[in-house]
This record gives sequence, C-alpha cells and structure tokens, in this order.
Amino acid sequence: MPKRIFWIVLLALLTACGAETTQAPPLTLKGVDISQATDFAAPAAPGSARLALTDHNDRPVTLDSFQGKLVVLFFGYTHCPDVCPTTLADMARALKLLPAKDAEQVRVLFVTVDPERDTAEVLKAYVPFFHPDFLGLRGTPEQVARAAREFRIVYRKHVEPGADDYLIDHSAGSYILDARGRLRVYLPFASPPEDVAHDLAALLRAG
Ligand SMILES: [Cu+2]
Repeated sequence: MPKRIFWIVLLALLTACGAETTQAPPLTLKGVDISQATDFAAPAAPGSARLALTDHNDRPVTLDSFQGKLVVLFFGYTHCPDVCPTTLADMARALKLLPAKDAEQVRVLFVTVDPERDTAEVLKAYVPFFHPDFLGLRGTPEQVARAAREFRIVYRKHVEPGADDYLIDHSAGSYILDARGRLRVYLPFASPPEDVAHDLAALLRAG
C-alpha cells in the first residue's frame, strides 16, 4: 500500500474510533435501531409538548408524563379489524415474556386516530382488555393530527363499497422510546413478541 494511502486509511479508522467513544455502545436489537435516525419524528409544535393528549381516564398527558419508563407507542383505532387487535395482543404477550419487575418499567400507549368514535369510555373498555397497564390516548382531531405528525404517522378514513361505516388506513408499526423519551426502535407490524421482549430488555439493561 502506498504510504500516503496507508496514512489516510489509518486516520479514517482513528476518526471513526474517536467518534464512537462519545456515544453509548450500540445495542443489538431485533427491531430497527432508529436511535440515530432523524426522519421518524418531528419536533413538537412551538409552545406544545410532544404527545399532548388525554388518557382513557380523561387525564391530560404528554410524553413527559412517562419519563423514566420505556414507552411502546402505537397509533390505531378500536374498530380496526386486524392490525390493532393483533398488535395489542402481541404487545401483551411481549410484556408477559419479561420478568414482572421489567414489565413494570414499560408503558404501552395506544393513540386513537379515530377520536370521533373512540371516546375515553370506548378506549377504557378496549385498551386495558389486552393488558391492565395499557393506556389509551385521545384528543381533539387537531391534537391527534399533531401527535401523529410528531411521529410521522399517517392515517386516512375510507369507506368500503357497500359498507355503512368507515375504516381508517393507518401506519402499522410501533415505536419504542427510552426512559428519556428518545425514539430508539421501530417495530414493523407483526414483530414477534419474543423480539419485542428482547428489545425492551436490551433497552432496560442499557439504562
Ligand atoms: Cu388498526
């Protein structure tokens, strides 16, 4: 190797090593590591906290309400025929795979994209049915739209031909946020509960 190229390569390696020491060691995850990604979340609107909604007990929340816990965040609606019940059931299974003291450190949040039909009462009857610690969140259509934008979630109402009620197409993946509210993992729809439990445990261990 010509001497000059050798030094350039060596310098590049040293620079790479130097950059790494300032960051937490990378985690081995089953989901998609989005810790460094910038395109999964948008900042909150000026003057507004992220995820400013109300829970299924009508209490106001923001993302900060869950500081100190891992958050699994999912947007959907209770009339959903398949994706939402499957996801909530999978998340409940994932929590059951964790030791109880670890499961207690996780909050699963289900944000409805259908606040018109999903009243607090409807959410309260639906969400904790899957797991008593799961929390349904809702808001005005504007608040829900803003929360969805903050996490790059898209949704759209549509009516099937001949149907008398509407369905809502919506982003089907979930996020895991760490105890400091940072987006860490993207879980595609139908991620196996074992994988979700693995990633939650890895984040808990990482602190
Ligand atoms: Cu759904």
